[in-house]
Amino acid sequence: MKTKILSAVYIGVLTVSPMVWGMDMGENHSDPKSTVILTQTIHASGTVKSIADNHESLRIFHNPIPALGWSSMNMPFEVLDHELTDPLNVGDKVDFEFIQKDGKNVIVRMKKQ
Ligand SMILES: [Cu+2]
Repeated sequence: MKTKILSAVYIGVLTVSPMVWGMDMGENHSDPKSTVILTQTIHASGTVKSIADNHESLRIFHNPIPALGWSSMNMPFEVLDHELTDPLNVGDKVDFEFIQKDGKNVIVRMKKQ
């Protein structure tokens, strides 16, 4: 089992790919309280539903995330580094941590369960 840990410094230089799946706004959680959390990572788990061809985003059916008041749902996430998604296949159960940045949910750590 390989756990990928990337430094907080790297997060600071994150640039958002124009090919994001998060463009379909109807699937985002719209609770304004969720924007409060900016620097802290949020823990979650779920099942991989699809992975973008460029491996820079994926869709996960995540379990409830009490920290944000989110119920379970299928939604898009971006990843900080495509190496996070390289070892994954559709159907894998994963634990992950993400940050909320510029309205996007960006996974910074992820591993198979
Ligand atoms: Cu969700």
